[in-house]
Amino acid sequence: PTLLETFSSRAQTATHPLTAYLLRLMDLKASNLCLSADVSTARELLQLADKVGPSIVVLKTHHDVVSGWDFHPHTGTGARLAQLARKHGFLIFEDRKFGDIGHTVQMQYVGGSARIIDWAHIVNVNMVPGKAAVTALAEAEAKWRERYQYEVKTSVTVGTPRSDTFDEQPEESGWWNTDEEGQNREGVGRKGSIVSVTTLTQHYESATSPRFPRDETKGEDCLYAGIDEPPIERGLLILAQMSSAGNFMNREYTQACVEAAREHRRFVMGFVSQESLNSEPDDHFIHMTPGCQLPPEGEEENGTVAGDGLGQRYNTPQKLIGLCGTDIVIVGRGILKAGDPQSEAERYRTTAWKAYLSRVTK
Ligand code: BMP
Repeated sequence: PTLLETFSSRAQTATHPLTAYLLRLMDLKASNLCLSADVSTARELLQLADKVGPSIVVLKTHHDVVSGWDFHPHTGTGARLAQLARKHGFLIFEDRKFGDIGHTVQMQYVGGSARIIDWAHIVNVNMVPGKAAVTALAEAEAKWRERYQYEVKTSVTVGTPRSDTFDEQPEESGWWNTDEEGQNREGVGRKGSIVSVTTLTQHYESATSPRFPRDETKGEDCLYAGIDEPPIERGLLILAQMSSAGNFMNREYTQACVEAAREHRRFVMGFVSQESLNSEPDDHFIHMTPGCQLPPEGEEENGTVAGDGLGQRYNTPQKLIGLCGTDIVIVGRGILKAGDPQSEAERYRTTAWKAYLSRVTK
């Protein structure tokens, strides 16, 4: 698309279903703001997401900087964030910057304590190890989705469930394989018990797992009833350019990122970059841009704001959205350090949205 095309029109042509969803959401909420929720405790993170949720379309996390992160797959921090995402209408982007060989990044994406794929709609990759990391993540996502669909659809009954709510699950409960006619299935229940897949699905639903979302978007506590649940497809952003001074991502590297994205259009939503990288007619990528701040209220804007003394460089939403043609600004400390983060987020939302409007009506 050209820089003049509106988000709602791009939603019609986007290749990735999650990108199409996000563009519709942006149009609906009049927001192209992503909050980089870099706070140090899980409590702060959840409070912040609930407060700022109405102003944003994406919430970016670094789950590994958060202390007290609860890893429970259904009631933990990821699941609760996913619940807030449905309530306010935003997507969760775990800024994990996967950067290893294919096999390792697959394990990091779907496994471990964090099980990032279960709660993060979007993740990103640092493509330094090569394009295989992208292929590997795409493969892991496809497998995960297949299993998700299988778990939702299958209904076989073997044995009885132990408990109706996850909160009542005893210490020893967790994830293990249930065995029905020799088949291995992931299950939840008392160790050694056999639980039906149907029952599991009901369990998940009652526990508002991000993998089996309850249809809360249609509930009364949802502010954005005009939009349905996001599609189950997960999305990847390729880190193609960085905001930091002296980074090693040169033109050639950025171009290799664009090529990798084109090879995986059904999985790669777009880029974390400092400018628009769409150049061919088939490029329908979305661009999210960190290194964004506004000058203090009342001060004149000239496109840049002083850095943080640790290599970070800042440009204004007007410059990034209006001139460089990116779509979503990612703002952390600009909002977090304000006396009132909620109203500061609104200031960023309106400024970034104005920059978008003036771009498309030029
Ligand atoms: P802040 O707005 O407070 O400078 O935060 C920027 C956020 O974006 C951080 O979470 C950082 O990890 C991330 N980021 C960045 O600053 N530059 C990049 O090029 C890529 C990033 O992910």
